[in-house]
Amino acid sequence: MENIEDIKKRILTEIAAAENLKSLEETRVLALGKKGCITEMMKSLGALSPEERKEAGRVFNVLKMEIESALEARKSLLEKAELNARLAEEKIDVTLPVRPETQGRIHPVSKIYEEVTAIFGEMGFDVAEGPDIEDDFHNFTALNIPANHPARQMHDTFYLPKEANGSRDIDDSYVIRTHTSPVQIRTMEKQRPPIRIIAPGRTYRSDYDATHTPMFHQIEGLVIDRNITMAHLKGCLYDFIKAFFEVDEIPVRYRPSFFPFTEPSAEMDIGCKKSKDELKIGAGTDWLEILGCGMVHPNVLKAGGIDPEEYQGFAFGLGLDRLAMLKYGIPDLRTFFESDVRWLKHYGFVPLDESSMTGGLSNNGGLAR
Ligand code: 2U9
Repeated sequence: MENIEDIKKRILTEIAAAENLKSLEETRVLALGKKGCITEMMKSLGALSPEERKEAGRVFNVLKMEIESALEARKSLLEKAELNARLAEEKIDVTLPVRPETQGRIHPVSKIYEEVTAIFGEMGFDVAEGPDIEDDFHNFTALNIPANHPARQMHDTFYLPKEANGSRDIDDSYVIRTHTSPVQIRTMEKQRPPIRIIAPGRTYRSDYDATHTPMFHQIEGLVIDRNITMAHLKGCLYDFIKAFFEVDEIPVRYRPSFFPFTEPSAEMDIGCKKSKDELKIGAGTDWLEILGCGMVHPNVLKAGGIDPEEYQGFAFGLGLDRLAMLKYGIPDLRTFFESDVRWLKHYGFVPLDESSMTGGLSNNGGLAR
């Protein structure tokens, strides 16, 4: 038969070996439950003489207390271990987006901005920025648009109010920039060639219909180095347009044009097929005007402090809003700036679908439609 010491040793070993709260409870029931071995031993005390009962009762009580405190200690250890395991398993990443769907949307103009900067970024262009409020010199004069030049009227310029004494003439007036070209002038003033930048940003002209808004977005590019030719311009823009429309080939043509800041100047068209309610890029016999470009006029190089005998450059400009309309089939430019959440939900993009040349440019899967 087991003596008291053996019983104690066995139960304490079982307690120490209990791997979880459930098996610990089973051990407790076997020792201290209604039919547990210690409970049975307590019950047997009734059959003993008063003297024997006193001594055995003390021994049994000491044993019971030892078992209870061992059970308690093991229980708190196992509870802690179980809590730690649950915490490790159930931990959440608070930086994950809200499920099932993020609520906000990226505006199509921001999306096009990201796409165009990703393409030119890959080609080695830096992004340059400048102020929305410009002086007359950087917005016009330095770009070969002197006072009274007809191009000033073409720009539908917003002039800032002249000073109260009325002493200012046209040369010291301020405008909200009519194009991002002053950014390139400012870059030429502070950086020596080679220069390879794009200048994206807001521009302003007093005009309002389905394809014109008083505020719109441009991206212009400028490359200046020795021996730059029209061939560099054509190669660069052809690569851009293929990447932008995500095609391997696309028909392209250049039509002669005029801008005061480039000579020669051209407009680039791409092949397309126009039907009543669809525009297919890349195929068909129609042409679509995409951007303006040209070789930087020597007067503009001089105004930026660069010697046109030593350096040449090419430049181009495109309207981001128009590109968004074309690429994503949005018919009216005015809706871009009405801040209608239903419109944004329809035409916007899921925030985490970033545009990159390696990870996919437009991520049409992310189009919120
Ligand atoms: C410097 C020198 C040359 C920028 C250019 C265009 C042609 C052009 C329009 C496209 C659509 C404006 O938004 S739009 O209406 N732009 O056609 N822009 S060349 O030429 C520059 C700029 C800066 C110093």
